[in-house]
Amino acid sequence: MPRPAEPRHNAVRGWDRPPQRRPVRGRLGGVIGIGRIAACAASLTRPALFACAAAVTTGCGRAALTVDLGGGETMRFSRIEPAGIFVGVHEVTNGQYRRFRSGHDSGSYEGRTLNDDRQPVVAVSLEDARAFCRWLNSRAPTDRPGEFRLPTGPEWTALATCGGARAHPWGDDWPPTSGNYADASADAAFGWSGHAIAGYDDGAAATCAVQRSGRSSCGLYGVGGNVWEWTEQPARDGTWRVLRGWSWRYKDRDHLRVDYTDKHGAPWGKDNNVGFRVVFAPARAAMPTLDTSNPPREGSSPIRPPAATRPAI
Ligand SMILES: [Ca+2]
Repeated sequence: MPRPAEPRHNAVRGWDRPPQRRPVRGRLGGVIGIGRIAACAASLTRPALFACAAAVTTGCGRAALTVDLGGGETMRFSRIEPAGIFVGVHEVTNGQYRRFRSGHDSGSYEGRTLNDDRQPVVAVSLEDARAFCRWLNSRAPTDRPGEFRLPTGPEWTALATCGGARAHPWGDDWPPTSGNYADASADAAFGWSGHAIAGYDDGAAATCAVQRSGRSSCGLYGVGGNVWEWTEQPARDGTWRVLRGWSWRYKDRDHLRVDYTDKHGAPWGKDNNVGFRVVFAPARAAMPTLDTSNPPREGSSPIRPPAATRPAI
């Protein structure tokens, strides 16, 4: 399927500059292509690489990583200084996820596909998201200065606010100025009887292509809306995790706040408005394994919006 070109204004400064040295090569044929960071990576130890990346960002523009998944699919990561890590510029797409699991199908909603290559992957559990990260790590150079994983709660907050004190990724104003939420187009398409942000129309009834999901001031797309994002922020019994970032089905102002942490998901839960974003960051302790002591009922999903905000579907 042809991939829509990203608008020129979406380009991150320094993004497309050719590497100054030959990129680090992995078993996937160039898993990690490091642009401006490569100039200092070869001669520095692991801890120093991150310090070097920060210096590059300050002096020469935003540092970036490009991960080549093969098959024409790449993932882009941008150094977000307030979070102190590299963050996936977009939520993981169906096309990217299918490089890992070729048969994945994100399905559809009321006749609208959720499964195009450039739409964010949905119907993936926490364990699925972690497995994708492990797959990335297994194919990256063994001497990489960190790991691919899901963000922690503080990391997600920092990447969403770009280090500021804003209430929402776009700022403090209401209604939103960007992002894919429950809007007029969704209300019209699905007959949600007013389940939409008043005065807001983002043009996407369901999920939209990640490059059209709203750009934050630090160059990340879809931080607000499109799909909820799995994090490693613990919830409930310690195995559940907090979902951040809201989705195309949400509209309430309080639920679209950066500090909203009341939506939780069980490790096995899947839903059509839950996906994930990957970060490249210093390694953390091994994540807990799936708790199978309380398995879900067949066909059920423990991930649900609060009753007050869930549209009549
Ligand atoms: Ca929308």
